[in-house]
Amino acid sequence: MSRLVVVSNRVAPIQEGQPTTGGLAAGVLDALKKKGGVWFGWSGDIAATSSNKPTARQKVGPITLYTVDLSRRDYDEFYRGFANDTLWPALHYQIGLGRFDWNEFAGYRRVNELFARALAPVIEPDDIVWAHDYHLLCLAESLRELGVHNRIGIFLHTPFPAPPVFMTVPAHAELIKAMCQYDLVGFQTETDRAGFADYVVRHCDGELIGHPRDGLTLRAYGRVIKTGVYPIGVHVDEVRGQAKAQANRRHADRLMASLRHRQLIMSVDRLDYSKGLKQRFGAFERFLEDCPAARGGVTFLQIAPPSRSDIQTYREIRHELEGEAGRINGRFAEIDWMPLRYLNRSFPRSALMPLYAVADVGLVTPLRDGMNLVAKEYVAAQDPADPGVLVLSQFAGAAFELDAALIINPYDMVGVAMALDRGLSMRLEERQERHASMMQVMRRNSLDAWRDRFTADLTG
Ligand code: ADQ
Repeated sequence: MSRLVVVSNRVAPIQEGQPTTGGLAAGVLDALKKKGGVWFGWSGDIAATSSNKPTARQKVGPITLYTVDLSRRDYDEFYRGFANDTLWPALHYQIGLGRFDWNEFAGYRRVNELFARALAPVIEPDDIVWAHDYHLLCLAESLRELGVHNRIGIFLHTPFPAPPVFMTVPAHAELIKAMCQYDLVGFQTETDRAGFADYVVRHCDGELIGHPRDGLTLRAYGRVIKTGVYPIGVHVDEVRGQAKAQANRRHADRLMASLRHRQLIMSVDRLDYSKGLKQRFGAFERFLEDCPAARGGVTFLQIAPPSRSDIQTYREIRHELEGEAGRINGRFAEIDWMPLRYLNRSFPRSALMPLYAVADVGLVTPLRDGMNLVAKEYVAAQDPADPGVLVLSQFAGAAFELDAALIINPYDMVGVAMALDRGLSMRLEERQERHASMMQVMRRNSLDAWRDRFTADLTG
């Protein structure tokens, strides 16, 4: 039987057989436990020099974890520079926030080559290789140069933009050529796949082959590249179980006691400009302006731990949000009511799920998002007998499936304010219907389905 070799920028630390982070790590780990295999990536450590060989090897059941360390220069050019300060903004349509440097692009390629050199000796003839995300667009190219002929696929967790947006990255042609060395390129939504296919057909002299019914297959650079749409999901029953468990409810109970029967709007994000937090704060302010009756009766809880704080744009957005939160509270707060609670910290998943469950409205308003698992976790955590309402950005990948949410445009403050008002006053029957409809889709497109469909298409 073929083994699965998973490659991601970071290998998630595993404790007691479980990854310490959510989503992707959980899905990948399940697949590896079932099939047995290898998980390869950066250790998260900076060393004096980067290594061509794995610097650590750890065995967890049928899984072998291999990690490499990166030098400061590689980390700066590959991770902090090209991956997160050029590709991330471009993939999220935030071209005004990105910058480009050919040296950093060379560093990105160098680390993809380094990964390939460290990984190639580990790969056995029947293995299938599954790379994850925008950090590794050039990995298959580097593996092919080393003579690796195995099936290699990549799943992009982020959006893939329309070609004119992608072309703002000066190295766009090199990146697409490298992506065409994969056998399978997977996306979260049809829009993302169409962006990639459109680029290949229009700008690489590529062609569509086969029947669209069988998926979209492209021919370019003398190769055949399958593309597919695999919306990532969550383990719905596990989320609800965590939300209900008495042992997890300490934070949720404290929150409920402090609310004193006020209604709760809740958002949870990494602190990232793509998540639309600034526009969201503005929409909440607009809601307080437009719905004076809600003042004193509704609290908005925003949980947003800092991420990538060694990048200037991330420091700026954090600073800006602190100012906005203070201003909105200064404007509307009463002696006994603070409208906006802004927490710059993370919570363990076990504590987060019961918090979702007590929120009347889950407010998820990214400007662009590959999927957004918070939206799915929020829905899965609800009590089906008395569920909360999801207000969801049309620009999150999740909106393609969760069309029973209140879908909004995150740039439209009035529209978001109106949706908040509507969500907070929605009748039980409508809430139940919308929730049941979203649960049906989420059960079908589970995390298991995501993984099984991708690995089946990569194998076949
Ligand atoms: P992210 O941008 O990190 O992921 P998202 O999908 O919302 O975004 O969150 C991933 C996980 O992190 C979720 O399980 C969530 O519970 C957890 N998380 C988020 N904020 C947290 C907080 N404040 N405290 C604790 N946990 C928190 C990328 C893409 C997404 C895509 C995922 C998976 O950007 O679009 O959905 O990968 O493919």
